Amino acid sequence: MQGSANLNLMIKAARKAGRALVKDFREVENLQVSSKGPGDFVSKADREAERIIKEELRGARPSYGWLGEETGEEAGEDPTRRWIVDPLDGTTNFLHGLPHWAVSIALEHKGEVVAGVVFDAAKDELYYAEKGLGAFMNETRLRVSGRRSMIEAIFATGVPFGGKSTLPATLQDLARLMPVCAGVRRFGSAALDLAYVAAGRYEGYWERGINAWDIAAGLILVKEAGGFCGPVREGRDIFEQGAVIAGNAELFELLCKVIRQPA
Ligand code: LIP
Repeated sequence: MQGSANLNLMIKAARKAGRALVKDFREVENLQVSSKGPGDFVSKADREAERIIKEELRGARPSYGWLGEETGEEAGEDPTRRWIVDPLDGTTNFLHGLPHWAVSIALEHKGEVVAGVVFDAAKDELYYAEKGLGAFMNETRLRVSGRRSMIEAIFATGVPFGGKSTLPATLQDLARLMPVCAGVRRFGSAALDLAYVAAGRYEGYWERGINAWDIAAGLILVKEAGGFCGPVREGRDIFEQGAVIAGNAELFELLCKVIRQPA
């Protein structure tokens, strides 16, 4: 796909950060870490990756706003555009030497994500999408799964750990969903979970207590691959509520029905 100048800038930044992360990943045991909450670690690699991405993106588009997992929110002169960045999604996997993590970069315009890049540097899989132009992984066009039957479908989620308050609701989701599907996966990266829905590798994904930077790029991948996304609580904004449901055309509504059941 011949992307826009902004998409090409996002891909360049994701690849540059990904190269640095692969080097660090090979020496994961040497990473300095500082704890920032139960089960959640900030690694030196995480912060350096965000510095690399910020330097590339804000160097080329200084007027755009910024929301990054490590450096927080900064307004830009252009109030309609902002970058939403998770420099290392799947941090815990990374620090445990599990090769399942990604750089996630999204561009939001007037409150809507219009471009997204998710780069799995360990497997060299670059997922990208732009509004109205389709979703791709490397040179392959992505389409969500065509499966229509729940009992043949697999889904992914993030199971809360440590002191997260969303654990009881997620356990109830699992108790309701597991008996009627072919299985649930918990791979530890929301960005890659959404990329895998877009690639048809599983039929849907949901998560409670998730940040905008984890999912912003993945949302447009799913939509541009023919899938659907929505909030866990109907009528709410996904980012505001911090809870998302995504799925293929045939099973999205059924997944919503299961997850949206009252406690
Ligand atoms: C992770 C998410 C994952 C969630 C983890 C964590 P991080 O993001 O991608 O889906 O279950 O708790 O939030 O912290 O690795 O950027």
